[in-house]
Amino acid sequence: MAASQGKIILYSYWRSSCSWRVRIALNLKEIPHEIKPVSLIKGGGEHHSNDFREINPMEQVPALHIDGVTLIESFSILQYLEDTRVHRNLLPSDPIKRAKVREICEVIVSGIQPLQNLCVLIHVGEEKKDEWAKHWINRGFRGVEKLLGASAGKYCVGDEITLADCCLIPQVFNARRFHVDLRPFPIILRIDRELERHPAFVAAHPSNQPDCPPEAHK
Ligand SMILES: N[C@@H](CCC(=O)N[C@@H](CS)C(=O)NCC(=O)O)C(=O)O
Repeated sequence: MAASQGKIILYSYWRSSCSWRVRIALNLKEIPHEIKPVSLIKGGGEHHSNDFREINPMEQVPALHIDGVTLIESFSILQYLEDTRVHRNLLPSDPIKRAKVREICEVIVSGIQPLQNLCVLIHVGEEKKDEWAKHWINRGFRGVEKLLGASAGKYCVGDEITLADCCLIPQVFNARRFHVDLRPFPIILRIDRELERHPAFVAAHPSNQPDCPPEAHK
């Protein structure tokens, strides 16, 4: 699994919301990259292999090989891209708005996704996992909807696409996957509709990934 020097390589799984966040940012910033699929399913999960543990000791996707280093943790990767690739800023210049973007990101990245992550659901068990995921996504989305009530314009914070949108859209996909009723979240739904045809988001969508199984195509 050694990464080739010079090339930007994203280790990604088609349905991983954390990988999807990074795919959106790479597309919005028009950063050429190669996707190396890592199956979270095949043979109990390629992310648990010795080779992949060298890439990400947390045994999770994504990981991004860039500028001679391998970075893990999607939010940290997003920040690195923001720090080093100035084309198409995804953080506003106003400090309060920047804080609001990070706030929404954190709620999703730390407060929702980890609770419905594959390894957590496996631990919770087959019988309880769907109800568990639904509960935590619902709880998190109640908070996100409230925050968006104060911050949203066309997108999560104002009228420009930010890192908050990169985190929100994949989480909405997960919510649908676990049959969360999204009707109590009209702002989330509106932003999702706003971005569903945006080329950077479409290209990053699970159904457009090289490892998306044919039966999962829309
Ligand atoms: N905090 C990490 C979380 C990464 C993560 O949870 N990735 C999931 C896919 S979205 C994964 O690889 N799960 C594998 C597992 O749970 O075994 C990040 O934001 O990158």
